[in-house]
Amino acid sequence: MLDVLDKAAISAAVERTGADTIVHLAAILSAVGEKNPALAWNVNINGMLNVLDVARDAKLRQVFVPSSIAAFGPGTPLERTPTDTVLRPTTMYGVTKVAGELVCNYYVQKFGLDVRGLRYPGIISAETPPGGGTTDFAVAIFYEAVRTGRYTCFVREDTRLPMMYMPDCIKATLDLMSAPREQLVHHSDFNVGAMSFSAGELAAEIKKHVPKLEVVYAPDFRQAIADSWPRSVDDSAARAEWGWAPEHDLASMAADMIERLRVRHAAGTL
Ligand code: VAH
Repeated sequence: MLDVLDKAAISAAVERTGADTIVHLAAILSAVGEKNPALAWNVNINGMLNVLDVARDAKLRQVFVPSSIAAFGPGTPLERTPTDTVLRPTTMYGVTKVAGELVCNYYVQKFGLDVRGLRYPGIISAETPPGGGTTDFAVAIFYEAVRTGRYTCFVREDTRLPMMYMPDCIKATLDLMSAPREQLVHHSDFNVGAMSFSAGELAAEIKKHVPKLEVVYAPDFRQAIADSWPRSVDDSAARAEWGWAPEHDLASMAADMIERLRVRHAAGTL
């Protein structure tokens, strides 16, 4: 474990482990970032610069730095948002993601560092609890459906966002990192999609497994963030340049999530 703002600690970890690749996932997400924008800027930008500089100076093979659909904002087409389009985010997290994409692409061009990145949609996992993001509702609803059968959702029922099941997120990340470099036109700013659904459609799918689930919709400050993001993305560049193809849809994700969370609940680890 280390502090991503401690460059010497990152360098020492690379030396100690002999790592040749860094997958840099440490970041302050959108909702927490709006409560502390200075912290979000410091961690997301300076932490990333530390990782890039250590990778450059240690001549590492590759670096992965994720971006996010949070890089988009007003003025961007909301349906089938293109990979190459207007990027005017309204959250500090989104600003750090746009800046991150530009800096990572700069390190590719200026230093020849093999940096790659994906604009992750909302990621849903049965292992990782919600972590301060605006898409947390799509994770928390599963956990509460299994724990209590009741969930108060912090966005409107009709709020639709691009989402992805964690196994597909890992697959996309590994597929991108193993693609031949000469095939890539983009580097750190690929759209990657799997599915899009509204909070209401998600609740209806979960009710097929938890019929008694009660969902109340009580939008809070995160509604405005969600409203600034795409409803769906165009990931044709990812499909063309490194063969992206998702394996999970809403039905298969919901069935697997409920099954896994029920096992954890029975074991007392939920
Ligand atoms: C967030 N889960 O909600 C993150 C993600 C697509 C959004 O970057 O902030």
